[in-house]
Order: sequence, then C-alpha cells, then structure tokens
Amino acid sequence: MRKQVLEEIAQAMVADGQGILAADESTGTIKKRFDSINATSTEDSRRDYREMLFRTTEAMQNNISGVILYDETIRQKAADGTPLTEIMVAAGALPGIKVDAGAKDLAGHPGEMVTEGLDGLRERLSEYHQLGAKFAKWRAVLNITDNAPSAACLNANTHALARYAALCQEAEIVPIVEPEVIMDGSHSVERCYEVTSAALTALYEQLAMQNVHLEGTILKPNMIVSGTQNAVQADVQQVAEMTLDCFHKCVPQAVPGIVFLSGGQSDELATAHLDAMNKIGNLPWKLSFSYGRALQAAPLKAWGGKAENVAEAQAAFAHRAKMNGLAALGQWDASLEG
Ligand code: 5MM
Repeated sequence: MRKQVLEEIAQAMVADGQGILAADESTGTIKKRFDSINATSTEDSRRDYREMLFRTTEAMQNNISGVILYDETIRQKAADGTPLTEIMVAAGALPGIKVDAGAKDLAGHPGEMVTEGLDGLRERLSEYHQLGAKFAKWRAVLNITDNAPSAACLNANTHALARYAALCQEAEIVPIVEPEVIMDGSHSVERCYEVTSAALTALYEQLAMQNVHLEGTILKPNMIVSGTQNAVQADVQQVAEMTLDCFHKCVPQAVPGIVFLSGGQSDELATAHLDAMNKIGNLPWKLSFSYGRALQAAPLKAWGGKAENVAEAQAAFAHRAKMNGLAALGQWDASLEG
C-alpha cells in the first residue's frame, strides 16, 4: 500500500467546491428510475443516459471530482467508441466503482440486512484498478426500529466495511465507507443521532482493527434527520447542528473528507443541509456530497428517455452540480435556485 497515492486520491475527491456523482445504480434500481419516466432500460439506453451526464462538461470540470460507476458502466463505451471512463477522466473526474454485492437479509435478525461481497474481492479490485478505478464504494444498510439496528447487525456490517476498506487500500484504491442509516420510519431526529453515532463508533473501531489508513479513506454517511414518517421534522439548522455534533464526536480528524448521501431528501433540501453545515464551518474534514437521486432526479426527468432533450437534461444536471458545489463551500443561497 502506498499511503501517499491513497492520500492524494482522497484529497482530490474532496477538492474545494467538488463532490461525487453516485451513478452506481444496479440494473434493478436504474430500471425503477427509467420506469418513472416511461423509458425502457436496456444496455444502450443506460449507456446513453450515463454518457449524457458524463459529457456535461461544465458540471464534470467544475463540480464533480469523481463518479461511482456500476460494473456494467466501467466497461462500457460511448456511442462513438470512446470508453466512458476516458470521457470522465478527460473532464477531470476520477472513475470509482461500487464493489459490494448488495444488502441481504441478516440470518437470525428479521428485518435487518448485511452487505455481502467480500468473497473474491481482492481479485475484482485488481481488475477494477486496471480498468482505471481510483476509488470504490461499499454501502451498509441500517434500518431504524425500536429494536434495530441490533449490535449483531452493526457488528457484521462494520466488520465487512473494514475488511473491504483494507482490501481496497492494498489495491491502491481509496475506499468510500458508507454506513447508511435509512431515513424511512417514524423515529425522531434524536433516535437517528443515537443510531448514527453507534454506527460510526463501531465503524471506526473496526477500521482501526483492520489497520485501515484513515487518511486514505472517505466517509459517505447519512445526515442526522427525522424519520420520514415522523410528524415533527427537524429544520435545516437543527439537522446541520446535530449532524456536526455527532460527527465531531465520532469521526476521527484523520479522515480527509465526508461526502453525504442524499437518502431520499429532495434536491434542494440536500443542498441546503450541506450548505448549512459548511456555513457553521471550523471543521477538521472537508464536507461535500456524493448524491445519487439529489443530483440525478432533475436531469432524469428533463431527459425523459428522448435524445431531443439531452441539452435540457445536461443543463439541469449542471445546475444541481453547481448548487451542490456552492454548498460544499458554504456559499449557496436559495435565491440561486431560480
Ligand atoms: C445511486 O444509488 C446507489 C446504488 O443503489 P443500488 O445498489 O440499490 O442500486 C446508492 O448506493 C447510492 O450510491 C447512495 O446510497 C447514495 O444515493 P442517494 O440517492 O441516497 O444520494
């Protein structure tokens, strides 16, 4: 493991005013997204959609430091035969790859999940490195109920995240570690704080145990928000303050960057939360974004699966990328949304 290589990649991923585009929807998830706009999901239509995003030069050059790809996409070529990874690299964005095999039912714990994918991971990472991947992503799914997540669920998921992270670093790939506490539920914002804090504490214990070099990692967490079905919703300032309070207590200062997932928040709320945290400032780590839905919902809708809408969709993507780039600097304002 060359620590300096990992550190340089991690720093580049959270360069000022830049963040990550999460475009690693598995085939089932992208089909659901395409169904919502009445578009058919085929290898070519998925390629066309993603090529359109990666060719949005303004966004890719200015606000997107890297893109998380799905296995199909890292191997795909654009309509003109250029590898999609070449297009993003030319625009200054690093290719990344989702390497987990998805969340499966955790035996003995009904309703809880454990993310799989460690078998054969060393070999897969070596191939992805050759295909140009500079970073990887593994997502653990943690549902909140009165009794969940259990200690067993936290333990199994954070252990897997740490084993994955160590294997990534061995392959000179920066691991994004993503312990996602799911927003769905009627729980309070305080309960989200409690669970997120337990997950992050367990995660950093496991990363230390597996000798993971924290300066060569990136954390991709949820924000501390109220459960979506709770009648009482924490406002933007409360979310920002509680998230930072939790992270100051649980995330070591050696971590270079935290890139949030949007988790089902609306586009603008995800931007407002990130901006509010950066406005509070005085942070030991960079705070940016790694949004999937909150970056793609607008361009997906504008595109509608039709080639004649590409320019409009690219403008929608460039706008969201720019808004989030400003939020990563604490320079966003609602009036800029137009
Ligand atoms: C883009 O969605 C990612 C892949 O999901 P599936 O494996 O279920 O298809 C997802 O992991 C994503 O990278 C993060 O959760 C962030 O996405 P959001 O939409 O929550 O910002």
